[in-house]
Amino acid sequence: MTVEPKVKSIDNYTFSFSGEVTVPQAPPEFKSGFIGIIGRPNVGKSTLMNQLVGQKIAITSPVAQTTRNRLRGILTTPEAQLIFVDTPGIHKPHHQLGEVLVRNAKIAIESVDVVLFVVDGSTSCGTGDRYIADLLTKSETPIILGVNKSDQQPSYSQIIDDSYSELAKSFEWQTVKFSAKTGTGLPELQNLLIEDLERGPFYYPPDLVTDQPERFIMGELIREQILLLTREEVPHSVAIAIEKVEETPAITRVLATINVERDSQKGILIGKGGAMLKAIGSAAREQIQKLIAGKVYLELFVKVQPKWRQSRVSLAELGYRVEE
Ligand SMILES: Nc1nc2c(ncn2[C@@H]2O[C@H](COP(=O)(O)OP(=O)(O)OP(=O)(O)O)[C@@H](O)[C@H]2O)c(=O)[nH]1
Ligand SMILES: [Mg+2]
Repeated sequence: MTVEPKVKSIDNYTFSFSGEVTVPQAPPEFKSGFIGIIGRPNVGKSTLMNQLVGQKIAITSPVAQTTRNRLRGILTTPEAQLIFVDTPGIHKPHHQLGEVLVRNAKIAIESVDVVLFVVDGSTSCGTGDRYIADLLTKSETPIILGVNKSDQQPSYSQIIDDSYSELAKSFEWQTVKFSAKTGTGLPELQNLLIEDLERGPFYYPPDLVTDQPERFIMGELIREQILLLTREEVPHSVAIAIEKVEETPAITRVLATINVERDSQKGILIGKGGAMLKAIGSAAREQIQKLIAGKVYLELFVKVQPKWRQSRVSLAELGYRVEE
């Protein structure tokens, strides 16, 4: 088994009696702040955050609405600490879960120091982008327009670039073009973001890359495999609950429940002779092993919980922040 660097999650720190993690004093010129990554679903926000912090914290997939909770990814350089807040893609909501996701993204816009508005540079500016642009102009937060997927631009790229330049010009936003996938343009993006930040302290210990507990990331890694391996309504109907994590020196046992809304979805997830659940389990197990840099035994159960997406109580129980 190849051992990758363990994600430094908040679990790796011991807390003082006041509940605070001790962080060092920042040098006098040090800058820091919170950067909200905002945009339509599927434009590459989570891929970008992972690249910037250099570790997989947020799951990504070709399916829109992959991210459900706000996640923080932390990048500390000798001169600055950038705390990225990855958000669910902003879209027209069709159910309670969708509404909660969009509301949380809007709250993120208000609570950060800089907004990085990410768009998909492989296609021209669309109505979805303009809808978000309008939302953003209602807030006082400084905005940078990030044109992603530069590696995927077709031959008419000039038209695409012009459509975004026009948008940026009308609001006087700075623009930066990059590829979250290949990393091209990311140093320039990083410098621009640091320029926009003000002097500030270390908000987190310098070697921490996320504020998420390991259990949460484990659940997300299971959900990622479901997004990649199943189709249509199934990926959006699941919620993962990590029931138990037992660590022994030799192996970590993880017990997780996959909640679905209907019997038919349960059937699809289990698959013929259990084949689908087995495929999800073994792929997720590999990812979790990378996360914790150790051997993992993963046990999955599928449970039908009708209409969990419609119920605010269930949403909260399953770990979705329901904010007012
Ligand atoms: N070619 C290319 N693909 C990219 C790039 N960035 C992201 N992608 C792909 O775009 C898809 C969506 O990426 P995500 O990072 O999950 O997008 P997101 O904006 O977080 O999506 P939601 O969480 O659903 O809002 C995935 O298949 C990524 O691999 C890029 O720079 N170039
Ligand atoms: Mg995402």
